[in-house]
Formats: sequence, C-alpha cells, structure tokens
Amino acid sequence: MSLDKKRMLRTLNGETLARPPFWLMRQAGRYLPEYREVRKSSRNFLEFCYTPDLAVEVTLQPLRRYAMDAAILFCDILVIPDALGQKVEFREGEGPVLEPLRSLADIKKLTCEAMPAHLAPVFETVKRLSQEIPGDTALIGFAGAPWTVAVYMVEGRGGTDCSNIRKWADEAPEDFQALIDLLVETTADYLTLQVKNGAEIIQLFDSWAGILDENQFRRWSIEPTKQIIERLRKSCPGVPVIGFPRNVGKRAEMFVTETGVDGVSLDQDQPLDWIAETLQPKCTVQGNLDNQVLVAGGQELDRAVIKILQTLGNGPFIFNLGHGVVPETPPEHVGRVAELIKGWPETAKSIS
Ligand code: 1CP
Repeated sequence: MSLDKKRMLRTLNGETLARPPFWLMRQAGRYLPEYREVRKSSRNFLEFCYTPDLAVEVTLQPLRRYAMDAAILFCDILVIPDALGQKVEFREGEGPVLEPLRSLADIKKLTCEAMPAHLAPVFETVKRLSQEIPGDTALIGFAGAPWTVAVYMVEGRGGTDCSNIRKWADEAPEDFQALIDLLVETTADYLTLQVKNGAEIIQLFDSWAGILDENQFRRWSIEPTKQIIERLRKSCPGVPVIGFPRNVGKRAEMFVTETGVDGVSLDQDQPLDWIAETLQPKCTVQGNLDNQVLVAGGQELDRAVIKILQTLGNGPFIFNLGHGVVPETPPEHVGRVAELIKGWPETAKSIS
C-alpha cells in the first residue's frame, strides 16, 4: 500500500481527514488479558522488551482487537540508561529502579558506544513489525526526551518530588548539561536506527516537562528536543516527529514553535478550544481524552469522545489519550472508543 494511504502519515503531513486516525498511548499493556498472559513468560521486564518474539506479539495485540491506525513499538524509555551502562531494574508492583547518578564522575562512566549492539533486539522487533502490521497501519518508534529520561537516571525512580535533579540542574548546570548532551546524541542515534529498520513516525515522550519553569523548560526540554529533531531530519529526512510535553499548559505553544515538531501530543488539562485556536494552525495535534474517563465508560465517555472529535476534527488531528491507558481500564471501553471514531462523523448523530 502506498504510504499516502496511511491516515497517520496524511494527518502528520497537515491533511484534515473526515475520519481522523487514532491510537492510544500504552495501547499494549496490562489492561489486556492476552498481554498479561504473554508477560508471564518473562520475569524480567527489560528481557521482555529485548525478546523480539514477545515484543512483536504484544505490539500486535491491541491492533487485532481494535485496528488502531498506528502500532507503537513495544519497548520502554529506560532502555537508553540500560544501554549506556546504568543499572536499571523493573520491580514488580514498584516500577523502575535505577542506581542514581549523583555527580559528573557518574555521568562520565556512561558510554554510548555499546548502544547499537545492546539494543539490536529492539531494532529487530521494529523490522519484524514493519513487515507484519497491516498495510494501512503506521509504525511509531519512540524514545523518552532527554529531560524525562534524566529524571529517572538522577532520581533513581518515578513518583519522586524530583528534588535531586532540580538541585543539580540549578546548581551545576554545566555538569548536568553533560548528561543532557549524552542523551541527545544517544537518543538521536537510537531513533535513527529505529527509522532505518522501519519506524515511520517518531514520538518523543517528555512526561516530566511540567515541573520546569519557563527558562528551564527552554533549556532542558525544548533545546534538546530541537537538537534531536535536527539530527533526525539529517539522517532520516521526512520522518514526522510528535512531541509530548506533558503538563506544560500554555507553554505547549512555545514548544511547538521552537522545536519544529510535526505534531504535538496534549494532556487532558489542555482546553480543547485553545488547542483548536492556537496550536492546530501551527501543527497536527494529538490527544487528549482523560484516561480516567476511559476507565469510567458509559455516556460520559461517549460525550467526551464526541466533544474532542467535534472540536479538533476540523483540522489535522490524531485521536489519543492525555496520558497512557491504565491497567484498570475495561477493554470494552477501548472498543467503544474505536467504534465511535471509526463511525465518525455518523456516530455524532446517535449521541445526545
Ligand atoms: O508489564 C508491566 O508491568 C510493565 C508496565 C510497563 C509497560 C507496559 C512499563 C514499565 N513500560 C511499558 C511499556 C511502555 N512504556 C511503552 C510501550 C508502548 C505502548 O505505548 O503501548 C511506552 C511508550 C512506554 C513509555 C514510558 N515508560 C514513559 C513515557 C510515557 C508515560 O507513560 O509518561 C515512561 C515515563 C516510562 C517509564 C515507566 N516504565 C514502566 C513504568 C511503570 C513506568 C512509569 C514509572 C513512573 O511511575 O514514573
């Protein structure tokens, strides 16, 4: 199938489609019984990500049920610290745990040379997926943005107040810059290899961008993102990039203007009218259903989906969540969302 038949690529090229494309962040994962079943076969989550047979299988699972317009490579943002030589572990019920970086000497121990070999199984997964996904489905590759990956590398885990990284970035910005520069270089090379193996779109997750003030946001989120995009445009011309600066409110506008992203993914706190008026004339927008509304289901879900489609469907738009699918989501609620979008715009008439 020619690439221009893929809804995702058309939309990211600025086209407005009568029926917008959709996919969901974390569309593969624990809310699906078939994921939990496959997940059992590997106790170690990183090993799971590095086993192409398993990673391909769980990437395809949500497509079989809901035929999304995109598949997202099954992997994690923390394979980069792992490839750089930092100790990374995923503990059951606790999430990721890393041996935290605390000094320039810790940063200097990391090396990017081993990345291509260390992550070879991920590239193999991408290659197989590009051959196996349906012809009208686009393959999304991804990485964490340097700031967000650095949060885990310095704090050692998620869900902290980020006091260590804030202190470091404020008090010794030149040292901290060395970590960001290493991540820019490694991430650009990593994404280049994903594209060379068949990824057609790249998404950069900056899940922790929202804790930065304006100057910090420019330096630690926008600037590294811009550099990765510039490198990628040189190595892989034409590959669209979606940025996800989560919880940044109105600063999403400067993110769009200054980074050069083709698309911006928006969290559920971003007002729909503001997105349509301010961001959509500048780039393709993606979002932003509340993942808790997806858990709740019923009329509230129907109304929320229709409202998003009505407000953002008149310009280049990709339907998605404001953040990832959570494990307690009933799979049939995802089915309902798929049904509403695929039937659009006729479905609007059946909802009061
Ligand atoms: O099976 C399990 O129990 C592991 C749960 C899990 C899954 C399914 C983790 C651990 N990672 C993933 C896959 C994953 N992670 C994908 C796969 C593709 C898809 O979307 O279907 C993607 C894109 C990610 C990206 C990711 N990992 C982000 C950025 C997006 C976001 O959610 O903000 C982040 C912050 C991570 C770190 C991470 N990995 C896993 C967990 C539980 C976490 C979050 C830790 C925290 O609470 O801070």
